[in-house]
Amino acid sequence: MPVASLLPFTATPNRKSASPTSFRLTEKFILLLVFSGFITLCFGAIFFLPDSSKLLSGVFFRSSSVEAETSVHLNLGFPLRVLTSKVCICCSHGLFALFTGFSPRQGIRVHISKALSLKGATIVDALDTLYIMEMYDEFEAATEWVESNLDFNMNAEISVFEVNIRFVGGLLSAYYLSGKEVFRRKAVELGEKLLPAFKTPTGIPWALLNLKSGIGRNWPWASGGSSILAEYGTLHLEFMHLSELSGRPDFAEKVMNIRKVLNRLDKPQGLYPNYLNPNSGQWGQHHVSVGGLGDSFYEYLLKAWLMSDKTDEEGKKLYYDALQAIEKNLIRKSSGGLTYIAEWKGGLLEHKMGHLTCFAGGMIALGADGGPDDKTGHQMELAAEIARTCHESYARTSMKLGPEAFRFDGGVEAIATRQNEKYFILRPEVIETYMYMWRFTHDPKYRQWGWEAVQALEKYCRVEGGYSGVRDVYANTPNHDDVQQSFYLAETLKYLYLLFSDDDHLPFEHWVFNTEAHPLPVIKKQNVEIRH
Ligand code: DMJ
Repeated sequence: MPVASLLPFTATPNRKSASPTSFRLTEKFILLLVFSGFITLCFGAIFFLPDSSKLLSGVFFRSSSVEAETSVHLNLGFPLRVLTSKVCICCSHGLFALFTGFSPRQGIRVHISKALSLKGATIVDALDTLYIMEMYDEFEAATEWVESNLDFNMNAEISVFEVNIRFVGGLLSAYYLSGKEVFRRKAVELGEKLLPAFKTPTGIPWALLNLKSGIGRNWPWASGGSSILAEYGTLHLEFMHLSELSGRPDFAEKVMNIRKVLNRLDKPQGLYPNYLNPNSGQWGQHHVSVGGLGDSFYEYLLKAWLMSDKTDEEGKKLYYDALQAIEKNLIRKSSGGLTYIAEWKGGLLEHKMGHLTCFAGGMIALGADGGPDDKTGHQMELAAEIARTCHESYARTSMKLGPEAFRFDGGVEAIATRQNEKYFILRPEVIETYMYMWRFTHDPKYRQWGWEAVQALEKYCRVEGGYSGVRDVYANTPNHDDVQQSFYLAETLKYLYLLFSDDDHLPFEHWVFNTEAHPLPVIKKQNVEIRH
């Protein structure tokens, strides 16, 4: 089961209870007035706000624009950028009120999943998006909520990975963007709560942790009691920052030790199996994936190097070696000319690519100019091919939204054939790749593809209370799942916004995005102290 398909932290749009039909007539009228005022404001914003109004200034942002507008930008890019950002802002504005309970009438509908039961995921995951989109009033309200309500002292079992990428990552970004001490304090406090997860014979952390008792365990479905590569391998960026901000070396030591354990192991064909037993330090089943269960491990090797101001040479080598093994063993081209990344099961290929795997286009583009043997051109081509394949997986559906997984066998290409792989849960990976490809190539097709996604999201996913996933992207009318994942606000909307922003808005030389799209600053050389 892919990690991110576990539907962890979500907010439920709850179209029924959000309906104003239960209100009295006067309340209906007031609501209508407020709503129409809001719509007018949004349209006003579309037409009158200066394009430059979105640009933040300050230490983490270059002050002047680096990109000359081409005629394509002028014809398409400018209106698209403004429209996209304003459409997203207007909608997320309403959503935010709904899901955080700031709207007095509508109440909190934060969905609490059984194993991942920390309250406030949508709020914390959305903090930096609000800040980046300059929604400062909502950001202030969310800050207040964090100050008075975000509490980690509970008897609850949480996913170490999900809490790290969404809560620790979200709090760290909010701190670095706003400078508000409360976020630093809460991030470090939460980081400390996660430390007992590392109490295993190898130091490879448990997947699940009871925050009160400090007792950990692994997912019962994971091969032979194993920890998951994409989970224990996606702590590095946040933990390095926790050490930076707290002055405590143990956060960094915990994640550097994970590398040590991995370095000692033989890798089949140079590949990293998804399962590793934290007691024995041995691999479980030899399943390899750049999608669910594996994905962000590879992403964090590259980003560890970039975030260390390119001083973490070990991270760099591990990433490029892994990529080489992936290219050799997993990357294939279909007879129709589409490049895809297959899954590997004990040496046999399953010709299926997950929506999650589509993030790899962006990752490969991001790492393209640092690799050995001057492979920049080759890696950029590979990234562009993956972006094209993922776009095809959208284009070949009725709704122009991508399925959870698509196949290249049985006579199909980039199409989901199994009913349980046809859903779309507002995932960001394809848009994430468009954003990176746009930044590195300025090929207008990436903005065009992003715009197609905006239109499809508006047409098929927008519901009264927010946005909802759909159960079958090949159907003509949407069957909503009535769930809005917290990553929709954290990632999907943020990457769309950045796709239509200037390059100096969170420039890559200063910022690295964690796997939940929370920007973390590069730790400048003079501050870096990699602990071996
Ligand atoms: C996000 O929670 C993160 O991007 C994670 O790494 C896997 N994917 C989901 C969104 O699809």
